[in-house]
Amino acid sequence: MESFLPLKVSAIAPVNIAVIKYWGKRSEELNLPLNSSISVTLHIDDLCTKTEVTFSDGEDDIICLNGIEESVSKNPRLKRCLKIVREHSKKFCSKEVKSKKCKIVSTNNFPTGAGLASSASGYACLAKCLGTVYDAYIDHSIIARLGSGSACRSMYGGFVKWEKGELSDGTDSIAVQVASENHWNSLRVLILVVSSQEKSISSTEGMRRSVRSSPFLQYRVEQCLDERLKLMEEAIQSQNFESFAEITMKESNQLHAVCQDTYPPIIYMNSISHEIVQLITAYNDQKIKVAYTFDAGPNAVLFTLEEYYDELLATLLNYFPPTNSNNSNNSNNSNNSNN
Ligand code: 2P0
Repeated sequence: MESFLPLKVSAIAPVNIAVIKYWGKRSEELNLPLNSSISVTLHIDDLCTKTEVTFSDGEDDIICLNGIEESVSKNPRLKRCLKIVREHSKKFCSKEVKSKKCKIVSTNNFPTGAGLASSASGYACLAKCLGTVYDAYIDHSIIARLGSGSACRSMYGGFVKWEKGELSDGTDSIAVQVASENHWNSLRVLILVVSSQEKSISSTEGMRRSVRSSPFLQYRVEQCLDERLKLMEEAIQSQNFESFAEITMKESNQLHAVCQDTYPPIIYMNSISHEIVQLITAYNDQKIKVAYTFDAGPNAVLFTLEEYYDELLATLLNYFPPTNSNNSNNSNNSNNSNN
């Protein structure tokens, strides 16, 4: 019989930024979230992961991340991803595939662990490669989710919803595209890199702590999110920027309020992040022209429209003149978030 083993599969995956945030899990083992979330995929050349998976005759599955090699057996998340693809592989029944180990080589072209969603692009990329190489008959966003929750949203371009799902095995906790990358061409994204240092508390640990101690998180999940998810989907479909921007900023504020309500508190934003919020709030005084959002780190992602972009950039550069330092105020922009 002819071999159908591809020797090598490679993929590129982008980062995503949530406009309805994922914060809190109902299952840590399967990365099942307390709530559905929505994100925008950022197709920026300087912000993506490249991964290559090859079959090998080695003893162990190996990962080489940004040049550092280790055995997959030391990494429970990677082990989960490999386990599920092998369990659901149309090829794994073949003796040839069963005897092989994997070598995964992955490179980020931006700082890992600095609140720029490196795990999202990393596991999305891995899921694309593994799903293909093993011909896995499950939704490939599940593979990404098992690596890192938010990664499932990087499987698609444009606007993506991660459905929290209802089932305890997570088979319905998958990513779906809400609108394509060509849907909202006038939308622009600016990333203000406040710091490229690694965050002090991982998202996983932060969520664990919030679930355990924050009554506000419970209120958010039970009372706020259904309405916000509905309004956000409507805003995206109708390209209603003011509504999109308002919900985006409220979501960012609420995430960081939950972090404050967590005990001991979690602080991701720094004084420059707060200055950015103040500046944008003043800028939007007459009309909402820009939205800020912050994840588990101090860096700001701004959304605006093409018509406001030049003026906004000039204002930002006036308040935060660029420096040569890696740690302050560099801006990274994309002409079109959906490109
Ligand atoms: C999000 N974040 O929706 C939220 C907003 C950070 C703040 O998803 O434990 O790295 O790997 O599932 O996906 C970051 O959390 O956490 C995150 P794990 P993940 O983008």
